[in-house]
Amino acid sequence: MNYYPNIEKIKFEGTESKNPFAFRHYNPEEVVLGKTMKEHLRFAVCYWHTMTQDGSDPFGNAVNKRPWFGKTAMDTARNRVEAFFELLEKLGAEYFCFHDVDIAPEGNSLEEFFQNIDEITDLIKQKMDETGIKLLWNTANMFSNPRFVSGAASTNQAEVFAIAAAQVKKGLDVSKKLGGANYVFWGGREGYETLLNTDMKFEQDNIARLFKMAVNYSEKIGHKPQFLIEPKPMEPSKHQYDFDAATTLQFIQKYGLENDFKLNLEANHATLAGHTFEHELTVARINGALGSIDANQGDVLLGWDTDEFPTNIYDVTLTMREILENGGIAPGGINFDAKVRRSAFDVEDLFLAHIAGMDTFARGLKNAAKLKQDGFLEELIAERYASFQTGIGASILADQEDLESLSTFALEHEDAEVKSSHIEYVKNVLNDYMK
Ligand code: XUL
Ligand code: CO
Repeated sequence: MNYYPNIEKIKFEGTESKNPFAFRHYNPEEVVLGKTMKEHLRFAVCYWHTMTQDGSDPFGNAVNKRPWFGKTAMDTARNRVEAFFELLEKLGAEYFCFHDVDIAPEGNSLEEFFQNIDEITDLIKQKMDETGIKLLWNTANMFSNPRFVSGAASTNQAEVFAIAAAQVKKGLDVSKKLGGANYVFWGGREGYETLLNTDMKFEQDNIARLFKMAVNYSEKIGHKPQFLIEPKPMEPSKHQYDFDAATTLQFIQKYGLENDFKLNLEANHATLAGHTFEHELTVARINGALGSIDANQGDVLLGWDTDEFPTNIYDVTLTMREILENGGIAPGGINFDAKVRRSAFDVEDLFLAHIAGMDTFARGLKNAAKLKQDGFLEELIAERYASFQTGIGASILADQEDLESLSTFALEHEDAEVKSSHIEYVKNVLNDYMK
């Protein structure tokens, strides 16, 4: 079945092209800093926003026109696999991500849910073998079902903890079956509403307990994906345990999970936490924990997770600067955790939106590469800390000073000149790179 008969494989046509169904910046085979764009960017399409989102919001009904609805939920699920892989092939996206509930209906029991997953992942595997498209990560949705109202791993109800564990086990079995590179935990309901009824330490110990079970099981079945935790500060819980990169790293380190866990960072989650995305990426990178990214953007005028496709060249350039600094993002990738706006309801918009995101990241990559090659910021930073390269600074870095020796030095040098940052000049030069 051909779900998008009017759309051919999307090709790179260059900046002069007026064809909306062409890349104007993303040229997969073009080499940038010794690697192809495709190798740098490792684009993934997500199943949830792309295949299951209907365009409804709290005030309005579904608007999205999708050709894959069938007579039963399983018919729809089967059609989606076809439609999804056709979209990925035409876009030239090499990876994909999904939650268990995105691909298969839950049915009337856990047993039926798992059978549905088995049937649909057979189809997915077939498509992966035919096309060479790979699984970047999968995850278990442990937040939508009403049973998770008070948490999944952090629940007060032991039976619910067991169901979460069963979903994670199934998720790892699926990861093995499909050769998943990473496995994600986003703790949608792992947080709390009020301390009046919450034992925070108990809940966090239990989250770590489930994570350790996941590591043990993956070792047992001989398939160890890179485990990733995705921080987010709010929505849906008032207090989310994985607030941001720093909080999540503290959790990983406290429970001794650092050998198996890294972070999956999302741009709009960073801004909700009151951080720039590059702040979050840097916190992860300098701690050796930058695993993968969920690419999207929020709206400065709206205070929630709008999950827009990334089109802001400035922000994406700074994102790519961090990814280059990290030496790349593999085995992670750039997953578009983004949805078309409600007014963009045609199926063609799914292509246009991904083309926009892919072109923006290609521009960001080229801008960041040029910035790195020119060394403008590197020189600026080296110069800014230059006082630590000689004299007393070098002696501090060599751990040859203490409070007494520095006190003696300070009494003789208190009139040292403090330098201006000239930061407006820096930003003016940076603008020259935003192409
Ligand atoms: C929620 C979110 C999730 C995770 C996977 O804001 O980003 O879709 O990426 O559960
Ligand atoms: Co996400």
